Amino acid sequence: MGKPVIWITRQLSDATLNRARRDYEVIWDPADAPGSAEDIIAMSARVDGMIPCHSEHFSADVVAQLDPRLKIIANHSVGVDHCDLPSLKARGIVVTNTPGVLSDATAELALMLMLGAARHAVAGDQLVRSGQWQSWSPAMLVGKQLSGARLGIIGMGGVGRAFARKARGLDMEIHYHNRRPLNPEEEAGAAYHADLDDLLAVSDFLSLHCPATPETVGLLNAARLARLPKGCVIVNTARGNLVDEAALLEALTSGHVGAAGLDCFVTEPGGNPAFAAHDNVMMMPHVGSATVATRDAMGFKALDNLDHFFRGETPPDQL
Ligand code: 8YV
Repeated sequence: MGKPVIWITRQLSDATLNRARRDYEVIWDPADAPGSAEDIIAMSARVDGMIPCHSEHFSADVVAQLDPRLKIIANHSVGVDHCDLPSLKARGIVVTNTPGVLSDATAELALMLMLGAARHAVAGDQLVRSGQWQSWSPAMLVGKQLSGARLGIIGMGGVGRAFARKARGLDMEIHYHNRRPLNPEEEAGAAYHADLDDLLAVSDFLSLHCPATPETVGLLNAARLARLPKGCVIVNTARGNLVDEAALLEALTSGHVGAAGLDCFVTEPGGNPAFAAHDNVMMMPHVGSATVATRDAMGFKALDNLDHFFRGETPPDQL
């Protein structure tokens, strides 16, 4: 039997593409464009497996039109909100993701955004870069100190825990909300809040690390933002639709929210241009996991899952 045929939808790391080509017959387009619904449906008749990113959407409608040849979707992502899992399950298509390997990289970006938002990185950079820095004052770009401040984390999966570890090193006091409390070793002194509203009330800084599910979409709405202490700094490296962007913009305008660091937006690519009016908002284009080491690790994990599947074994990260 020949090698299984797989479709790699985007420009994965060279190491990933090389290993994939060694073990599979690979369809890959260097144009690196997101796969449309039509692309996905057409390709499903040509391949046994796919490695998509979160940029390819397997909606119920798309899944209903997939060719029976396609047996496995080995996502190059930990988030799977781009996949209609019940529909895929009903079609008997195996779905995997890449948990664990991107936790540190994403937590590092969350740290950058938290520090950048707290210390006016955007305004400071603009001032120096534009040549407009003509005077200095002790009252200039005065920010919010992290040490001793309370950090609220929503979602203590791999990324949330990695972020807590790093923030502890900055002497922050860690509080969290999760479906379940962690065991004391994992908790490492962090305070658990079973009720999200209780967490919000003590969050001088707030960082989102939960998946986007029907239960969490729109979680950070106007009422919840109002519960935060005045001047709270919000960080989102999880998913854009966890946040009601209009409510966040209003809270930034009123000053109730002091600053924000955003890597994710409701509309991607593109983001929300209204945030650009606020130089206390630091923004990145959904690149939380974009480090050399992590891109390799994500690609290898997706390939590991395919290898198991095509050997007739259960993939380690099957959902
Ligand atoms: C990726 C992500 O950049 O893993 C996720 O869920 O959002 C990001 O790490 C992206 O999905 C790459 O495919």
